[in-house]
Amino acid sequence: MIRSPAGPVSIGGVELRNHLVLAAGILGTTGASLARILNSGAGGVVTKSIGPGPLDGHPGPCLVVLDDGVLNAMGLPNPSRDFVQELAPLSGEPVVVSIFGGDPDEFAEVASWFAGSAAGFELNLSCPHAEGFGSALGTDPALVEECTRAVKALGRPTWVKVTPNVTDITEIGAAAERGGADAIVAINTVKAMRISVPMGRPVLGNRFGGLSGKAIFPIAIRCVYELYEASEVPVIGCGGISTAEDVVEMMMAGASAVEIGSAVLEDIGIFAKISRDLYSPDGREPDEIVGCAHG
Ligand code: RRO
Repeated sequence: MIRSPAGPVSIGGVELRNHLVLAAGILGTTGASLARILNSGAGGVVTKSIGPGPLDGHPGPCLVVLDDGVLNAMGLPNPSRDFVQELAPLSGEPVVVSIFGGDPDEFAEVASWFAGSAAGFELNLSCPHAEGFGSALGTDPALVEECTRAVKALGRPTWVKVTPNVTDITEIGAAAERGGADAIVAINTVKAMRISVPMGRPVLGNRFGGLSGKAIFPIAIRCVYELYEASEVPVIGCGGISTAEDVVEMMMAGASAVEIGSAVLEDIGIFAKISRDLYSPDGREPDEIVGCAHG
């Protein structure tokens, strides 16, 4: 097993305690749960996506655990601006605020609420099942560029989380880069659905949802690999990571850091566990590992 020295890293303008970051959407709606994950060994955390107005989310069922993954259609539930108070105790910590909006102005407005407290922003241009939000914008390179530029104008580190549900993910990455992105996060969930055979109906209340977890790891690896070849900015790998070896594979594909989401549902101690397996003072420098799978 390849190991690497631990230690703080600066990725896309955000000072992280290590390379392992909590992905958006998991335990990210309260300051207490974010603090718990930081205290458990994460190098940084990304909040649940926050939007221009409070949302209750899609009708249930909203989440179903499958053999090799998780299918969700939460529907962007969030408290909107009230979340500012929730984050106040975490000021100065590596907390990246995930934001969404229906146009560049809404992205900029939501980001402005957190400009004084967030270590950076992650633009959700990739939720696969939200009408008017997420991938509805994130599959259009011109909108990706404009939304990124609007948030980047606040002068804070700006990551852009991209959708795999496109023909050419490098076009979307290039658009984010033109807009000033400091890092590209790949990937959000893969659009998917299941049908309940006894009921003869879609399992999710929203019918369609996003697949995460182990099942999408090979897709995430492919996307990171393609983006690494096409991008100047760091790529942050996300999608199905649950072991230290997965982290190394993601780094070899080109990821400078990784985000972990679904695996936290199974093991709240996942960050400590992966850190124990991955980090060693006499390991290989991350620079030697990142992108080494490219010819
Ligand atoms: O809330 C959700 O349903 C959701 C979001 Br915001 C997202 O970005 N990705 C996803 O799979 N679900």
